[in-house]
Amino acid sequence: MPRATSPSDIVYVEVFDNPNVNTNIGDVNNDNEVNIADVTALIDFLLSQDSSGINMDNADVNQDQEVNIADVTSLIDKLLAGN
Ligand SMILES: [Ca+2]
Ligand SMILES: [Ca+2]
Repeated sequence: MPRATSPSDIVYVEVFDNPNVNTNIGDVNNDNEVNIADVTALIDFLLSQDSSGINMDNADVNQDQEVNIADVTSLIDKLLAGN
C-alpha cells in the first residue's frame, strides 16, 4: 500500500481499513439481537466485572473505549430510539 501523502488520505485509510468497525453495537450478550436482555447483561457485568459471555466491543455502546454505566444509558437510549 502506498504511503498516505496528505491528511485526507490518512482519514480514508483509518475509516476504511479499520477492522474494528462494529455493526452490532449494543449486542452485549452476543446473540445477534439488541434488546432489554443486553441491558441486563451489561448491568450484570458492571456489578460483577465478570466478562464471560460479554462481547466487550458491543458493550462499549457509546464507543469511548470504556465499558461503564454511561454505556447502560446509551444502550437504553438506543433501545428507546428503536435503532
Ligand atoms: Ca443481545
Ligand atoms: Ca463506553
